[in-house]
Amino acid sequence: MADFFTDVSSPIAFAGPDSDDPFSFRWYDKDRLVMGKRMEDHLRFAACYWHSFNWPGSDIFGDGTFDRPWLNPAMDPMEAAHLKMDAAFEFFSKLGVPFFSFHDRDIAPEGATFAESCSNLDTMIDYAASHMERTGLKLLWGTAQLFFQPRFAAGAATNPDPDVFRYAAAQLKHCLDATHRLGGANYVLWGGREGYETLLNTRMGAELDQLGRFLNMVVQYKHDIGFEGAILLEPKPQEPTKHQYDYDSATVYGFLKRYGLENEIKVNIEVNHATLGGHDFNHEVAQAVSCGIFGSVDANRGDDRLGWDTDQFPNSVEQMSLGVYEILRGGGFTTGGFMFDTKLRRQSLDRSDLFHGHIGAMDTMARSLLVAAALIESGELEALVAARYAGWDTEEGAKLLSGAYGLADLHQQVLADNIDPTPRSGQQELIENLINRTIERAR
Ligand code: XUL
Ligand code: CO
Repeated sequence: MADFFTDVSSPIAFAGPDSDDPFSFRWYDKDRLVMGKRMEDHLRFAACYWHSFNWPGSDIFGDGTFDRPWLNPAMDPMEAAHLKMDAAFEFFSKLGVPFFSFHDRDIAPEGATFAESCSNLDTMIDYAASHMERTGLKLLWGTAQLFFQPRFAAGAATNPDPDVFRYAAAQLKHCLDATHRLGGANYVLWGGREGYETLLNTRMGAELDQLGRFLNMVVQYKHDIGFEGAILLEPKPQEPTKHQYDYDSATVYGFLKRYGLENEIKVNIEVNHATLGGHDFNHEVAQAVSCGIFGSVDANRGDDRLGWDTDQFPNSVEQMSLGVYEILRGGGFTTGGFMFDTKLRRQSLDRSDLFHGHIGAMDTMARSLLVAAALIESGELEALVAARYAGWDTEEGAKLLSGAYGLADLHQQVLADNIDPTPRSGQQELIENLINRTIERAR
Protein backbone atom coordinates (compact mmCIF):
# COMPACT_ATOMS: atom_id res chain seq x y z
CA MET A 1 0.00 0.00 0.00
CA ALA A 2 1.70 3.24 -1.16
CA ASP A 3 1.81 6.16 1.27
CA PHE A 4 -0.18 9.22 0.26
CA PHE A 5 0.73 11.56 3.12
CA THR A 6 4.49 11.23 2.72
CA ASP A 7 5.34 14.42 4.67
CA VAL A 8 4.06 12.97 7.90
CA SER A 9 5.40 10.08 9.88
CA SER A 10 3.07 8.17 12.10
CA PRO A 11 1.63 9.08 14.51
CA ILE A 12 1.52 12.77 15.49
CA ALA A 13 2.97 12.97 19.01
CA PHE A 14 2.36 15.22 22.00
CA ALA A 15 5.30 17.61 22.46
CA GLY A 16 3.95 20.13 24.99
CA PRO A 17 2.81 23.78 24.81
CA ASP A 18 6.29 25.09 23.99
CA SER A 19 6.68 22.96 20.86
CA ASP A 20 7.17 24.82 17.58
CA ASP A 21 6.89 21.68 15.50
CA PRO A 22 3.71 22.10 13.39
CA PHE A 23 3.37 18.31 13.21
CA SER A 24 3.07 17.88 16.98
CA PHE A 25 0.30 18.30 19.53
CA ARG A 26 0.86 21.09 22.02
CA TRP A 27 -2.17 20.31 24.21
CA TYR A 28 -3.65 16.98 23.16
CA ASP A 29 -1.89 14.53 25.44
CA LYS A 30 -4.18 11.53 25.09
CA ASP A 31 -3.14 9.68 28.24
CA ARG A 32 -3.21 12.73 30.50
CA LEU A 33 -5.82 12.38 33.23
CA VAL A 34 -8.35 15.19 33.43
CA MET A 35 -10.92 14.86 36.21
CA GLY A 36 -9.83 11.24 36.57
CA LYS A 37 -10.34 10.31 32.90
CA ARG A 38 -7.91 10.12 29.96
CA MET A 39 -8.10 13.02 27.53
CA GLU A 40 -8.70 10.59 24.67
CA ASP A 41 -11.71 9.12 26.50
CA HIS A 42 -13.16 12.55 27.24
CA LEU A 43 -12.79 13.90 23.72
CA ARG A 44 -13.39 10.79 21.60
CA PHE A 45 -12.09 12.50 18.44
CA ALA A 46 -13.24 11.45 15.01
CA ALA A 47 -12.20 12.61 11.55
CA CYS A 48 -14.66 12.53 8.68
CA TYR A 49 -14.48 10.83 5.35
CA TRP A 50 -16.94 13.27 3.78
CA HIS A 51 -15.21 16.62 3.28
CA SER A 52 -11.68 15.39 3.84
CA PHE A 53 -11.62 12.69 1.17
CA ASN A 54 -14.73 13.09 -0.90
CA TRP A 55 -14.85 16.79 -1.59
CA PRO A 56 -12.59 18.05 -4.37
CA GLY A 57 -12.42 21.64 -3.11
CA SER A 58 -15.07 22.87 -5.54
CA ASP A 59 -17.61 25.61 -4.91
CA ILE A 60 -20.45 26.93 -7.05
CA PHE A 61 -18.05 29.31 -8.79
CA GLY A 62 -15.16 26.97 -9.35
CA ASP A 63 -13.83 23.49 -9.84
CA GLY A 64 -12.03 21.32 -7.34
CA THR A 65 -8.60 22.53 -6.32
CA PHE A 66 -7.39 19.60 -4.19
CA ASP A 67 -4.96 16.85 -4.96
CA ARG A 68 -7.31 13.85 -4.54
CA PRO A 69 -6.38 11.32 -7.26
CA TRP A 70 -9.30 9.01 -6.43
CA LEU A 71 -11.77 11.72 -7.51
CA ASN A 72 -10.52 11.56 -11.10
CA PRO A 73 -13.64 10.56 -13.11
CA ALA A 74 -11.46 8.54 -15.50
CA MET A 75 -10.70 6.04 -12.75
CA ASP A 76 -12.76 2.89 -12.25
CA PRO A 77 -15.15 3.86 -9.39
CA MET A 78 -14.43 0.81 -7.21
CA GLU A 79 -10.68 1.10 -7.76
CA ALA A 80 -10.96 4.76 -6.77
CA ALA A 81 -12.98 3.81 -3.66
CA HIS A 82 -10.21 1.44 -2.53
CA LEU A 83 -7.49 4.02 -3.15
CA LYS A 84 -9.51 6.62 -1.24
CA MET A 85 -9.98 4.26 1.68
CA ASP A 86 -6.26 3.47 1.84
CA ALA A 87 -5.46 7.19 1.99
CA ALA A 88 -8.24 7.86 4.53
CA PHE A 89 -7.07 5.19 6.96
CA GLU A 90 -3.46 6.27 6.49
CA PHE A 91 -4.54 9.78 7.48
CA PHE A 92 -6.73 8.73 10.43
CA SER A 93 -4.01 6.56 11.91
CA LYS A 94 -1.15 9.02 11.32
CA LEU A 95 -3.22 11.73 12.97
CA GLY A 96 -4.01 9.47 15.92
CA VAL A 97 -7.78 9.94 16.18
CA PRO A 98 -9.51 6.92 17.69
CA PHE A 99 -12.63 7.22 15.50
CA PHE A 100 -13.82 8.07 11.99
CA SER A 101 -17.23 8.64 10.39
CA PHE A 102 -18.68 8.12 6.91
CA HIS A 103 -21.64 8.56 4.59
CA ASP A 104 -22.44 5.42 2.59
CA ARG A 105 -21.81 7.23 -0.71
CA ASP A 106 -18.46 8.59 0.54
CA ILE A 107 -16.98 5.15 0.84
CA ALA A 108 -18.71 3.35 -2.01
CA PRO A 109 -19.94 4.67 -5.35
CA GLU A 110 -23.58 4.60 -6.33
CA GLY A 111 -24.16 1.73 -8.80
CA ALA A 112 -26.40 1.54 -11.87
CA THR A 113 -29.12 -0.09 -9.75
CA PHE A 114 -29.97 -0.12 -6.06
CA ALA A 115 -28.72 -3.71 -5.85
CA GLU A 116 -25.37 -2.69 -7.31
CA SER A 117 -25.10 0.24 -4.86
CA CYS A 118 -25.71 -2.22 -2.00
CA SER A 119 -23.10 -4.61 -3.31
CA ASN A 120 -20.54 -1.78 -3.74
CA LEU A 121 -21.15 -0.75 -0.15
CA ASP A 122 -20.81 -4.31 1.13
CA THR A 123 -17.46 -4.67 -0.63
CA MET A 124 -16.16 -1.43 0.86
CA ILE A 125 -17.49 -2.26 4.33
CA ASP A 126 -15.47 -5.49 4.21
CA TYR A 127 -12.44 -3.47 3.21
CA ALA A 128 -13.11 -0.92 6.00
CA ALA A 129 -13.40 -3.79 8.50
CA SER A 130 -9.94 -5.00 7.52
CA HIS A 131 -8.47 -1.49 7.86
CA MET A 132 -10.13 -1.11 11.27
CA GLU A 133 -8.73 -4.43 12.39
CA ARG A 134 -5.25 -3.45 11.21
CA THR A 135 -5.23 0.08 12.68
CA GLY A 136 -7.49 -0.25 15.74
CA LEU A 137 -9.65 2.63 14.50
CA LYS A 138 -13.30 2.59 15.55
CA LEU A 139 -16.44 3.97 13.94
CA LEU A 140 -18.08 6.93 15.71
CA TRP A 141 -20.99 6.97 13.28
CA GLY A 142 -22.23 6.03 9.88
CA THR A 143 -24.96 7.79 7.92
CA ALA A 144 -26.83 7.34 4.67
CA GLN A 145 -26.36 10.18 2.25
CA LEU A 146 -29.96 11.02 1.40
CA PHE A 147 -29.49 14.44 -0.15
CA PHE A 148 -26.95 14.46 -3.00
CA GLN A 149 -28.53 12.35 -5.73
CA PRO A 150 -31.22 14.29 -7.69
CA ARG A 151 -33.93 11.82 -6.61
CA PHE A 152 -33.71 13.46 -3.16
CA ALA A 153 -34.11 17.03 -4.46
CA ALA A 154 -37.49 17.36 -2.69
CA GLY A 155 -36.37 15.47 0.41
CA ALA A 156 -35.99 11.83 1.42
CA ALA A 157 -38.54 10.91 4.11
CA THR A 158 -40.42 14.15 3.47
CA ASN A 159 -40.60 13.76 -0.31
CA PRO A 160 -43.99 14.27 -2.01
CA ASP A 161 -43.32 11.00 -3.90
CA PRO A 162 -43.80 7.91 -1.71
CA ASP A 163 -41.35 5.96 -3.91
CA VAL A 164 -38.58 8.27 -2.71
CA PHE A 165 -39.63 7.57 0.90
CA ARG A 166 -39.41 3.86 0.06
CA TYR A 167 -36.01 4.23 -1.62
CA ALA A 168 -34.62 6.29 1.28
CA ALA A 169 -35.84 3.68 3.79
CA ALA A 170 -34.14 0.91 1.81
CA GLN A 171 -30.87 2.85 1.52
CA LEU A 172 -30.93 3.70 5.21
CA LYS A 173 -31.57 0.08 6.20
CA HIS A 174 -28.52 -1.03 4.25
CA CYS A 175 -26.36 1.69 5.80
CA LEU A 176 -27.60 0.96 9.33
CA ASP A 177 -26.73 -2.73 8.78
CA ALA A 178 -23.25 -1.65 7.59
CA THR A 179 -22.78 0.65 10.59
CA HIS A 180 -23.86 -2.17 12.90
CA ARG A 181 -21.46 -4.57 11.23
CA LEU A 182 -18.55 -2.13 11.85
CA GLY A 183 -19.57 -1.73 15.51
CA GLY A 184 -20.58 1.94 15.08
CA ALA A 185 -21.11 3.83 18.34
CA ASN A 186 -23.90 5.89 16.75
CA TYR A 187 -25.97 6.24 13.62
CA VAL A 188 -26.61 9.81 12.37
CA LEU A 189 -29.43 11.29 10.31
CA TRP A 190 -28.93 14.76 8.93
CA GLY A 191 -32.07 15.86 7.13
CA GLY A 192 -30.32 17.98 4.54
CA ARG A 193 -33.38 18.23 2.37
CA GLU A 194 -36.04 17.39 4.96
CA GLY A 195 -37.63 20.81 4.74
CA TYR A 196 -38.88 23.05 1.96
CA GLU A 197 -37.88 25.67 -0.57
CA THR A 198 -41.36 27.25 -0.57
CA LEU A 199 -44.38 26.59 1.58
CA LEU A 200 -46.54 27.27 -1.49
CA ASN A 201 -45.95 23.73 -2.83
CA THR A 202 -45.54 22.00 0.54
CA ARG A 203 -47.90 20.05 2.80
CA MET A 204 -45.99 20.79 5.96
CA GLY A 205 -48.12 18.71 8.34
CA ALA A 206 -48.02 15.69 6.05
CA GLU A 207 -44.23 15.94 5.66
CA LEU A 208 -43.75 16.03 9.43
CA ASP A 209 -45.90 12.90 9.75
CA GLN A 210 -43.79 11.21 7.06
CA LEU A 211 -40.59 12.07 8.94
CA GLY A 212 -42.13 10.87 12.21
CA ARG A 213 -43.06 7.53 10.64
CA PHE A 214 -39.67 7.18 8.95
CA LEU A 215 -37.80 7.72 12.22
CA ASN A 216 -40.07 5.28 14.04
CA MET A 217 -39.11 2.67 11.44
CA VAL A 218 -35.42 3.44 12.01
CA VAL A 219 -35.78 2.98 15.77
CA GLN A 220 -37.80 -0.21 15.33
CA TYR A 221 -35.19 -1.67 12.98
CA LYS A 222 -32.33 -0.67 15.27
CA HIS A 223 -33.94 -2.76 18.01
CA ASP A 224 -34.72 -5.61 15.60
CA ILE A 225 -31.06 -6.03 14.68
CA GLY A 226 -29.74 -5.31 18.18
CA PHE A 227 -27.79 -2.19 17.21
CA GLU A 228 -26.69 -0.74 20.53
CA GLY A 229 -25.43 2.61 19.30
CA ALA A 230 -27.47 5.79 19.61
CA ILE A 231 -29.62 7.14 16.80
CA LEU A 232 -28.80 10.84 16.39
CA LEU A 233 -30.53 13.63 14.48
CA GLU A 234 -28.29 16.51 13.41
CA PRO A 235 -30.15 19.83 13.71
CA LYS A 236 -29.55 22.52 11.10
CA PRO A 237 -31.90 25.43 10.40
CA GLN A 238 -31.41 25.80 6.65
CA GLU A 239 -28.98 25.14 3.79
CA PRO A 240 -29.47 23.54 1.39
CA THR A 241 -33.20 24.15 1.86
CA LYS A 242 -34.76 27.44 2.92
CA HIS A 243 -36.18 25.78 6.01
CA GLN A 244 -35.21 22.46 7.58
CA TYR A 245 -37.53 20.71 10.02
CA ASP A 246 -34.68 19.74 12.39
CA TYR A 247 -34.06 23.45 13.01
CA ASP A 248 -32.26 23.28 16.36
CA SER A 249 -32.16 21.12 19.51
CA ALA A 250 -35.33 22.61 20.99
CA THR A 251 -37.28 22.07 17.76
CA VAL A 252 -35.98 18.51 17.47
CA TYR A 253 -37.01 17.77 21.05
CA GLY A 254 -40.56 18.99 20.39
CA PHE A 255 -40.67 16.87 17.23
CA LEU A 256 -39.39 13.77 19.04
CA LYS A 257 -41.99 14.21 21.81
CA ARG A 258 -44.75 14.55 19.25
CA TYR A 259 -43.82 11.28 17.55
CA GLY A 260 -43.00 9.34 20.72
CA LEU A 261 -39.24 9.22 20.06
CA GLU A 262 -37.79 11.35 22.84
CA ASN A 263 -36.31 8.35 24.65
CA GLU A 264 -34.94 6.79 21.47
CA ILE A 265 -33.24 9.56 19.51
CA LYS A 266 -30.68 12.15 20.57
CA VAL A 267 -28.94 15.00 18.77
CA ASN A 268 -25.64 15.42 17.02
CA ILE A 269 -24.96 19.14 17.50
CA GLU A 270 -22.80 20.88 14.93
CA VAL A 271 -21.15 24.09 16.12
CA ASN A 272 -21.81 26.05 12.95
CA HIS A 273 -25.38 24.79 12.67
CA ALA A 274 -25.93 26.34 16.12
CA THR A 275 -24.56 29.64 14.81
CA LEU A 276 -26.77 29.45 11.71
CA GLY A 277 -29.77 28.84 14.00
CA GLY A 278 -29.00 32.07 15.86
CA HIS A 279 -27.59 30.28 18.90
CA ASP A 280 -24.26 29.87 20.62
CA PHE A 281 -22.74 26.39 20.63
CA ASN A 282 -23.04 26.17 24.43
CA HIS A 283 -26.73 27.06 24.17
CA GLU A 284 -27.38 24.09 21.89
CA VAL A 285 -25.50 21.74 24.23
CA ALA A 286 -27.27 23.07 27.33
CA GLN A 287 -30.64 22.78 25.59
CA ALA A 288 -30.00 19.17 24.58
CA VAL A 289 -28.61 18.21 27.99
CA SER A 290 -31.63 19.73 29.73
CA CYS A 291 -33.99 17.69 27.50
CA GLY A 292 -31.96 14.49 27.95
CA ILE A 293 -31.13 14.25 24.23
CA PHE A 294 -27.46 15.25 24.10
CA GLY A 295 -25.56 12.75 21.92
CA SER A 296 -22.53 13.91 19.96
CA VAL A 297 -20.86 16.97 18.41
CA ASP A 298 -19.64 17.96 14.96
CA ALA A 299 -16.99 20.41 16.14
CA ASN A 300 -16.65 22.54 13.00
CA ARG A 301 -17.32 26.25 13.31
CA GLY A 302 -18.70 28.96 11.05
CA ASP A 303 -17.54 32.45 10.19
CA ASP A 304 -19.07 35.39 12.06
CA ARG A 305 -19.75 37.32 8.88
CA LEU A 306 -20.86 34.55 6.54
CA GLY A 307 -24.38 33.20 6.70
CA TRP A 308 -23.55 29.76 5.35
CA ASP A 309 -21.97 26.56 6.55
CA THR A 310 -18.24 27.19 6.23
CA ASP A 311 -17.31 24.06 8.24
CA GLN A 312 -14.00 25.50 9.47
CA PHE A 313 -11.73 23.82 11.96
CA PRO A 314 -12.44 24.99 15.51
CA ASN A 315 -9.78 27.37 16.77
CA SER A 316 -11.44 29.45 19.45
CA VAL A 317 -10.71 28.09 22.91
CA GLU A 318 -13.22 30.50 24.41
CA GLN A 319 -16.07 29.33 22.16
CA MET A 320 -15.33 25.67 22.59
CA SER A 321 -14.57 25.80 26.34
CA LEU A 322 -18.06 27.05 27.09
CA GLY A 323 -19.55 24.16 25.13
CA VAL A 324 -17.23 21.60 26.71
CA TYR A 325 -18.17 23.01 30.12
CA GLU A 326 -21.84 22.23 29.42
CA ILE A 327 -20.91 18.76 28.14
CA LEU A 328 -18.90 17.96 31.28
CA ARG A 329 -21.67 19.29 33.51
CA GLY A 330 -24.03 16.99 31.66
CA GLY A 331 -21.80 13.99 32.48
CA GLY A 332 -19.63 13.99 29.33
CA PHE A 333 -19.95 11.89 26.22
CA THR A 334 -21.37 8.39 26.37
CA THR A 335 -21.61 7.11 22.79
CA GLY A 336 -20.74 10.48 21.21
CA GLY A 337 -17.52 12.35 20.61
CA PHE A 338 -16.02 15.37 18.87
CA MET A 339 -16.20 14.76 15.14
CA PHE A 340 -14.48 17.10 12.70
CA ASP A 341 -17.03 17.53 9.91
CA THR A 342 -14.57 20.11 8.69
CA LYS A 343 -13.57 21.50 5.31
CA LEU A 344 -10.16 22.85 4.45
CA ARG A 345 -10.23 26.24 2.79
CA ARG A 346 -10.22 25.85 -0.98
CA GLN A 347 -6.71 27.30 -1.24
CA SER A 348 -5.22 24.86 1.28
CA LEU A 349 -3.67 22.76 -1.42
CA ASP A 350 -0.93 20.80 0.28
CA ARG A 351 -1.60 17.27 1.47
CA SER A 352 -0.18 18.28 4.84
CA ASP A 353 -2.82 21.04 5.22
CA LEU A 354 -5.27 18.33 6.28
CA PHE A 355 -2.96 17.58 9.20
CA HIS A 356 -2.54 21.23 10.20
CA GLY A 357 -6.32 21.71 10.29
CA HIS A 358 -6.90 18.66 12.47
CA ILE A 359 -3.88 19.17 14.75
CA GLY A 360 -5.01 22.73 15.51
CA ALA A 361 -8.56 21.58 16.08
CA MET A 362 -7.54 18.77 18.43
CA ASP A 363 -5.30 21.12 20.40
CA THR A 364 -8.13 23.67 20.62
CA MET A 365 -10.49 21.01 21.96
CA ALA A 366 -7.88 19.64 24.39
CA ARG A 367 -7.23 23.12 25.80
CA SER A 368 -10.96 23.71 26.00
CA LEU A 369 -11.27 20.52 28.02
CA LEU A 370 -8.61 21.81 30.45
CA VAL A 371 -10.47 25.12 30.81
CA ALA A 372 -13.84 23.42 31.31
CA ALA A 373 -12.34 21.01 33.85
CA ALA A 374 -10.66 23.88 35.72
CA LEU A 375 -13.99 25.71 35.88
CA ILE A 376 -15.68 22.65 37.31
CA GLU A 377 -12.88 21.77 39.71
CA SER A 378 -12.59 25.28 41.16
CA GLY A 379 -16.35 25.36 41.66
CA GLU A 380 -16.31 29.19 41.62
CA LEU A 381 -18.73 29.54 38.73
CA GLU A 382 -21.12 26.93 40.09
CA ALA A 383 -21.02 28.62 43.51
CA LEU A 384 -22.06 31.94 41.96
CA VAL A 385 -24.89 30.29 40.07
CA ALA A 386 -25.95 28.25 43.09
CA ALA A 387 -26.12 31.42 45.21
CA ARG A 388 -28.25 33.02 42.50
CA TYR A 389 -30.80 30.21 42.63
CA ALA A 390 -30.52 29.46 46.36
CA GLY A 391 -34.15 30.41 47.01
CA TRP A 392 -35.34 27.55 44.83
CA ASP A 393 -33.36 25.05 46.92
CA THR A 394 -35.42 25.80 50.04
CA GLU A 395 -38.49 23.83 51.06
CA GLU A 396 -40.75 26.69 49.99
CA GLY A 397 -39.01 26.90 46.61
CA ALA A 398 -39.52 23.18 45.99
CA LYS A 399 -43.18 23.47 47.03
CA LEU A 400 -43.74 26.10 44.34
CA LEU A 401 -42.81 23.53 41.70
CA SER A 402 -44.56 20.59 43.29
CA GLY A 403 -48.06 21.66 42.36
CA ALA A 404 -48.93 22.48 45.98
CA TYR A 405 -50.12 25.98 45.08
CA GLY A 406 -52.20 27.59 42.37
CA LEU A 407 -52.39 31.20 41.26
CA ALA A 408 -54.99 32.12 43.89
CA ASP A 409 -52.80 30.69 46.69
CA LEU A 410 -49.84 32.74 45.55
CA HIS A 411 -52.00 35.84 45.25
CA GLN A 412 -53.06 35.37 48.83
CA GLN A 413 -49.48 34.70 50.04
CA VAL A 414 -48.10 37.84 48.41
CA LEU A 415 -50.86 39.92 50.01
CA ALA A 416 -50.47 38.29 53.43
CA ASP A 417 -46.65 38.42 53.54
CA ASN A 418 -46.43 41.76 51.76
CA ILE A 419 -43.67 40.40 49.48
CA ASP A 420 -41.59 42.98 47.62
CA PRO A 421 -38.58 41.22 46.02
CA THR A 422 -35.48 43.35 45.42
CA PRO A 423 -33.36 42.63 42.33
CA ARG A 424 -29.83 41.31 42.74
CA SER A 425 -26.79 41.55 40.50
CA GLY A 426 -26.46 38.85 37.84
CA GLN A 427 -22.67 39.46 38.06
CA GLN A 428 -22.18 38.89 34.35
CA GLU A 429 -18.96 40.92 34.07
CA LEU A 430 -17.50 39.25 37.17
CA ILE A 431 -18.27 35.88 35.60
CA GLU A 432 -16.83 36.83 32.21
CA ASN A 433 -13.60 37.86 33.95
CA LEU A 434 -13.57 34.53 35.79
CA ILE A 435 -13.82 32.72 32.45
CA ASN A 436 -10.95 34.75 30.97
CA ARG A 437 -8.81 34.15 34.06
CA THR A 438 -9.46 30.44 33.80
CA ILE A 439 -8.54 30.42 30.10
CA GLU A 440 -5.29 32.28 30.88
CA ARG A 441 -4.28 29.88 33.61
CA ALA A 442 -5.49 26.48 32.46
CA ARG A 443 -2.48 24.28 31.66
C1 XUL B 1 -24.02 19.02 6.62
C2 XUL B 1 -23.49 18.12 7.67
C3 XUL B 1 -23.39 16.68 7.31
C4 XUL B 1 -23.81 15.77 8.43
C5 XUL B 1 -23.91 14.32 8.03
O1 XUL B 1 -24.12 20.35 7.03
O2 XUL B 1 -23.11 18.55 8.72
O3 XUL B 1 -22.07 16.42 6.98
O4 XUL B 1 -22.92 15.84 9.50
O5 XUL B 1 -24.72 14.13 6.93
CO1 CO C 1 -22.26 17.62 10.41
